[in-house]
Amino acid sequence: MTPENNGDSTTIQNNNHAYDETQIQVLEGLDAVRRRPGMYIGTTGSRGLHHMVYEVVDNSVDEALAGACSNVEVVLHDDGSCSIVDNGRGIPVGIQPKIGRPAVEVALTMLHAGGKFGGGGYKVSGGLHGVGVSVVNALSEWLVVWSRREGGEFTQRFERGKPATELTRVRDIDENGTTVRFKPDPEIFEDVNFDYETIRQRLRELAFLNEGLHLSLRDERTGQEDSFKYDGGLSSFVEHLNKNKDVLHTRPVMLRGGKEDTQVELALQYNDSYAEAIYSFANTIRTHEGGAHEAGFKMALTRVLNDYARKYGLLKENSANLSGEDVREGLVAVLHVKLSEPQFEGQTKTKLGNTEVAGITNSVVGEGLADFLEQNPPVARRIVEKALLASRARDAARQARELTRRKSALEVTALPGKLTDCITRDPAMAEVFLVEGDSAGGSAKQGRDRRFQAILPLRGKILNVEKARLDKALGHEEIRTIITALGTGIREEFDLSKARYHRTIIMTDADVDGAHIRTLLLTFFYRYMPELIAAGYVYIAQPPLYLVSKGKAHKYIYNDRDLEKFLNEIGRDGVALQRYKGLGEMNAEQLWETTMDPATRTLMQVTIDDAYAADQIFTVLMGDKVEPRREFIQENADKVRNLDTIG
Ligand code: 0RA
Repeated sequence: MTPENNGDSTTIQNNNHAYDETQIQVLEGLDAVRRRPGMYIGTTGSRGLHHMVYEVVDNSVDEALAGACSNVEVVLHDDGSCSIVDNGRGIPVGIQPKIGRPAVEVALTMLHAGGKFGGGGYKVSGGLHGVGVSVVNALSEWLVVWSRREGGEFTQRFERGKPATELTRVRDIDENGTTVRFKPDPEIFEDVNFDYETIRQRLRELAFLNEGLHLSLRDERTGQEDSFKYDGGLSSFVEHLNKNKDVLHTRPVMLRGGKEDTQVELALQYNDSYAEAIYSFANTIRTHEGGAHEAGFKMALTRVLNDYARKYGLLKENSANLSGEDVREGLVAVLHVKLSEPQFEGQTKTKLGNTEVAGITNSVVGEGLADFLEQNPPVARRIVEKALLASRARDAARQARELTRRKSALEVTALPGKLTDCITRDPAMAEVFLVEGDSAGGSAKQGRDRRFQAILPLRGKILNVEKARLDKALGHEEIRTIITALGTGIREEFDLSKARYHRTIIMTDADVDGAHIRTLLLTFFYRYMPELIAAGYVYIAQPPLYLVSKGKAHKYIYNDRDLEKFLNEIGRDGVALQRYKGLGEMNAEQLWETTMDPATRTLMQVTIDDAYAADQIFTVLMGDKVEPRREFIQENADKVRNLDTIG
């Protein structure tokens, strides 16, 4: 493959070189990235910022996929920069014949239309869908690359995408590899502060998806570090998700196969809960909206379990087939397909569109699963029996629902009594606060602007929902109240145009319980109204963490970093510090001023990735074993909080 630059192909601007008009064309390539960064990295908010890291990491993962790299290290530096170090082959340093410049310089200064130049093979990893490290370079205040190859280490520095030095050989070295260190440009990004937890989650996910690959993270700002390596790959992923659950079979079922350029990998394990958790990926990108691979998998699962149940007389001749939902109750599965030209579709571009993948996945899973069942009769029987139970429960529930549906058709669909609605009937203007606790609910009611702000207080009872299946949550009054208040309906019946508010704002305490409620609500939205999140209608309120007073002056502070900064600015003498643990500690006026007033508040918009992270935490949390769950909540309270910082 050759480098592509939307048709441009020429030498690169360099301080020591003549500047001709063809060079200007190339520069426009990266300038286009700086002019419209959103086109290349999605957003210039926190998400886009983190995508910069992932893009470089993906290049290292590509090296691992080529069998050339076993170790990737990410370091967050004190100066706001980030390094990614790998032991891959190193970026080629020879002169690129077409361009007449070192290949590494070309890689960093020319926009690539996907695909790795120089090397053969396709790029399968994900990130920015392969926009290339040149985009990271374009959006960095500075970037320094070190390539270790051919017995030497070569380095070059760039500023805002342009070479600031020539590529130079700095030392002899036997090992191969690449180091990229970059500082995101504050002229581009609204927020240039890397979030440890966000990066940690992605690296762990990549470690699960690339078995045996060692990925580590170190934060020089705090001393925190983590390291991940899973020799079990997807199987380890599933075991992690089932950590606190009682499983129907001790080892996950692992299936692999494929055809030509398409490789399918699946791990699955049933637990005794009622929830279904399928995590699908294409080229390491999470496919929230599913698509061809997921469809093929579900088809195969339903078919194979029905065939097995019929063959061994577990399903009587005259009874109906097990439904897809029946065979997925208690299922935890991770599905990963690798393919050469993934098509991402759907509202959030997270639905795999390649139709041929459905058939391939269907046959890989069909054959593998049928074999597994034949070879493990006791496990097969347990799985089928669980599905039979699910089927009977679903029949009973359907009958009950039909009864209530007939009943409720007669009633006027009344709004829940707990909802204190706003005056406006224009959904675009209206917002609703889901508020934890009655006392905070009271303050919120008093403090709100009744013209456009509605309040729905939620009771502590909602906390217990995670013990049951989320389905059962629908039988839960608190959850039904939310559904009625929002007006959209759920799942298949969801209708965005019926939304009564264009902003649904989760407002919870800054403690473990608050984090817990937030996780639950996000999981609920993720599973029952993902379109509401995709539409950008779900937000998290940001109440202050501290009130700092000095004499008569007061200031609200929203995070520990700002507290540190502010205390350093004003000095610590004569300063009184109040830490807010709950919303209830603020009176109506304070709550309005700090958290609800559109003129002064900060709202964090929830993305589908945030909700996915919450869903994962929730899934682990769902276990019946109380002690590990408690520990987990405590361990992860911070992490859930950190969801708030992802914009
Ligand atoms: C171009 C070609 C080859 C590797 C790379 C780029 C490469 C890029 C990055 C970015 C971070 N780490 C990286 N590692 C490698 C193939 C080299 C070959 O065929 O020897």
